[in-house]
Amino acid sequence: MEKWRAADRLLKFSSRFASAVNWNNSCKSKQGKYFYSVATTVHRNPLFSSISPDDISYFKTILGERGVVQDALALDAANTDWMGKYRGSSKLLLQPKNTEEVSQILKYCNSRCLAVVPQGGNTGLVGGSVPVFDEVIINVGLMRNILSFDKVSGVLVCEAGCILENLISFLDDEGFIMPLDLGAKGSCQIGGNVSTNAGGLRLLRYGSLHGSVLGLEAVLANGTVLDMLGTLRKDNTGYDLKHLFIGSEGSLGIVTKVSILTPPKLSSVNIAFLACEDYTSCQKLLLEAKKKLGGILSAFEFLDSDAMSLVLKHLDGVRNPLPPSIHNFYILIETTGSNETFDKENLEAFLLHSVESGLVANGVLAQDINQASSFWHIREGLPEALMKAGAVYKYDLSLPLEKMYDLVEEMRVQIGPAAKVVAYGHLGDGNLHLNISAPAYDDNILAKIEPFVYEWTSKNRGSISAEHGLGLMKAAKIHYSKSPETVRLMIDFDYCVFELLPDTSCLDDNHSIICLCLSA
Ligand code: 2HG
Ligand code: ZN
Repeated sequence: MEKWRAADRLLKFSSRFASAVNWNNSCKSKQGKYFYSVATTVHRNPLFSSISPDDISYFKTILGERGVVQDALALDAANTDWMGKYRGSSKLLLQPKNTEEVSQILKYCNSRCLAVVPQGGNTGLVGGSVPVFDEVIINVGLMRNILSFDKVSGVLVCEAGCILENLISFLDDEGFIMPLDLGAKGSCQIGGNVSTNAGGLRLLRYGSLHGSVLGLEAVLANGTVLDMLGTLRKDNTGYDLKHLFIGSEGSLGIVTKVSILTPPKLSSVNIAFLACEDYTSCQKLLLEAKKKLGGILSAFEFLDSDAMSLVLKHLDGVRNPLPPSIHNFYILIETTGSNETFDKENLEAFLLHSVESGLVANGVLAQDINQASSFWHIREGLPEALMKAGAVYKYDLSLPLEKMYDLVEEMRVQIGPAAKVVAYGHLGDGNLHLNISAPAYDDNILAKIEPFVYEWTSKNRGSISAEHGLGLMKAAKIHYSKSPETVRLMIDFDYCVFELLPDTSCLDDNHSIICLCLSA
């Protein structure tokens, strides 16, 4: 079974399950922490080679001394994920400066059976951006050029390593915005965003990256460069293969360039911070907001009382926007439009009506940019507050709206006083971020969470990954959200890609990540 994980499949997922160690135990002993999902056993495939001095010399001929990093501190950072939960033991970090270099690296690794893991800003939350064992890390952070921007069409073409926030500021100067915004914008890179199909705070208004990404360039594991970097809105010539790379988490290739459709910046942005006393009111408020605010509604985020208490306790300088007490639920509404007077009046009328009808218990409209950012800070600062609070188990779920908070309540009963269940997320997209915060990682807590959370989600026809991806955490759990037939088709597709690759010498019949998911 383990042989499938072979050389032509050297991208991150392939190397993720390669040799014979019990993941929980090995990581516990190495790091003194408990984490991940229960019973995930990972193996380092013995078919993978280990780095030799000749490999290092070869990489230096391609990348120069500076692109080949072996420094212990830099490697430690690149081996460890943002949460400090997932840690690999790679001895080599490569930093290509262009697509050709990525292609040469992959071609060489393929020929040498060296496992690799692509890395962007390393802000992922599911253990997808760091090595599991000793994979070569390929970080595309030096590929950060903006290649073109067309002001008429709004199409931006850039390299994969561009930091999201830099793209946001570039576009701001041009009078446009990115259709994607998320809390990790200061570090995450557009290539990683696309590879994980990141959702974020504006999806409600601008849709997913499957809609905004018009084209991309990717390098396959054998070094083949796939030029799919179109900038057209419409192109019906055969299969639209770029979509397979959006959200494939590096399992099919490394995204090196992206072309993305950006909307013009609108002048009037308004933000309201509201309190609701029950979850039913939150749902009704969403429906009302869609009806009354229609086209100008650009975000509808929620957090519960435990989330608010956590932010107030752990984030410096945050004040309760609706004092004196803590309410059961909070909703952040953002509108973006082009008519300042009309938009503001529209939102005010909506808020008044919501208070009068009893949906909203209290609320405040941001009076200036500082107040607006302080409201956003409460919502965007939640992952950081959780990190400061101690150990955290994260679940990123899509659920039918009416059922979403039932899970949170059931989870509280399931876990008891051992940990805090904290809920927030993109209510407008049906995306719950269920976080379980405990003083320390503990197998007993984990056993109460899983498989309960996955079974519950599956039973209610939700998705176990709304926007964070599968990563190491959930690769083996795909069957909770995808039917056997769907997974089978993924396997067949994967097989086709490998049939097309010229060098399949290291492959056997079971070469897919999906095979592993099914059999794990
Ligand atoms: C967010 O929406 C991110 O803030 C992180 O997706 C979610 O911390 C989380 O669970
Ligand atoms: Zn999110």
